[in-house]
Amino acid sequence: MKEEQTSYGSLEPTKLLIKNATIVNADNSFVADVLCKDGTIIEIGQNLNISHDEGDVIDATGLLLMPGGVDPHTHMELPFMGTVASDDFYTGTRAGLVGGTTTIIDFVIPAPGQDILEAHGQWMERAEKSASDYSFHVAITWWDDSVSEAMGVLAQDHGVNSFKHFMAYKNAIMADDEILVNSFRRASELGAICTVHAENGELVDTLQKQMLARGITGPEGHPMSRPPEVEGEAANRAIVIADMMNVPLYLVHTSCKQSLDAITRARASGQRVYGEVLAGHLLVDDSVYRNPDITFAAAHVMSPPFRPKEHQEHLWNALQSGNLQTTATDHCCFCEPQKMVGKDDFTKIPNGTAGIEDRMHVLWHHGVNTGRLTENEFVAITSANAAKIFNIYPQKGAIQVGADADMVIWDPSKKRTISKDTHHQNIDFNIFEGMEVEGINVITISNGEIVYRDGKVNAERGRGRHIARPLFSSDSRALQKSIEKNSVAKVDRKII
Ligand code: URQ
Ligand code: ZN
Ligand code: ZN
Repeated sequence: MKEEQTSYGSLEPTKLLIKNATIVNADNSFVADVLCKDGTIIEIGQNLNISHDEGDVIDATGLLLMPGGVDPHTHMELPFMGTVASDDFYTGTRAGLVGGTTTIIDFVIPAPGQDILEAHGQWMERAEKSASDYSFHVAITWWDDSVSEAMGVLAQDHGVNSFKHFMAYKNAIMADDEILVNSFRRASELGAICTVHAENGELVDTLQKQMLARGITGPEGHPMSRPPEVEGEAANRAIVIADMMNVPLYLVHTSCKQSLDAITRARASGQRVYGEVLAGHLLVDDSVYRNPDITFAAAHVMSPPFRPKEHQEHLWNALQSGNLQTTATDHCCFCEPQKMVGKDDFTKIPNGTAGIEDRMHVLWHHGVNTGRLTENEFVAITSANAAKIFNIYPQKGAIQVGADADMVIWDPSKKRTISKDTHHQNIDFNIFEGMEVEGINVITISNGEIVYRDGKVNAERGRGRHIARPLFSSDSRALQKSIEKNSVAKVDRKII
């Protein structure tokens, strides 16, 4: 990870004025000035002015001003498969700010049998060091009445409106059908949304054993033990259970046509189903697992695995058509020594790859520069849609009066070559190594503070805030409590 000097200009102006920017929101683009005060956008108009002792003025003529990225899927310092992810809440969110992401939604993952509220407290403590704003999904990894009770407390008192379910990882954090049905029903009662990691964990377990029995112990065995059909089956099962339990469903890291088809079918029938795709699955294919360098192949072990190239076009088409709504990174870093624990048995390679610093850059280059996406659709899939689905819009995901002053000043002509040698992520590998991209943020503004400018990041450890997320519930008591706590403007209930 590259060390940075950390000094330039005044860091904490109470006001910040951005002049003559081309403002790009998910729904429109226009040229205006944007005035921020104490971390909130207070005015958008023409010929706005402040005196220099009131704060900083940035001339954004010829540049774009977009909402800061929202990454709805990260795992900072996750204890997993006998080790701990190497990017923590400070280093990982700092890298995110460099790449234009100003809010993450991470995961509380209780061990099976662990008190859910205790686990939530542990993660909240870990996240106190964050450099950007953060929020949490909470994973349901076991079930009894106390879990049901805890879900209510988290939803009504701690701003948790989304509950995660890992359908993979048998003998660890896997949620079987009994857990899925009970948790989905409880989430529906509360007015929360359910999310799933959709892979059939039973099938993965059996296929892994078959690979090892055939002497396939290297990373090439990883994709062979979790083919697209294994994801498609779980996606469809989760969708049917959500339909029966009447709860909205969000499928994380949709990686293949099989699960995408299940999502498309459900959405066409009017079911409230949403899909996420990782920047990695859009651009990296399964040839990486056949690389003769085992450390290179192992560095790409994540689940679902990178797929045969033909799946990528389906995923891009789904972003264009609106059948997938968000992009994320599943940022979960493990360095070479950690990955090499599994050099003789791929099932022991900790699953996960990085991406938080590169997501917006690679999506602009391969999405907007190629004509697949408009600049407005880029904002939708990197920020606004995730904010809407997880109910923090327009606080996040929009440049409008009353929203948080989380923004990126974007230079469509500026180039960058992605490399582990220059990235800020605390990992010794980059799945986009060597990729040259055109169109990056030259400034990142987080809560009205310039935290990244012209290559220098200055984001104080612990400056990030926890973002509570109101329920979608018709239960007005819970809704009122969570809105008061979160003091967020009443949000548009229609999601997307
Ligand atoms: O499954 C996940 O999302 C976590 C455990 C990160 N690892 C991964 O391979 N995706
Ligand atoms: Zn997952
Ligand atoms: Zn994940």
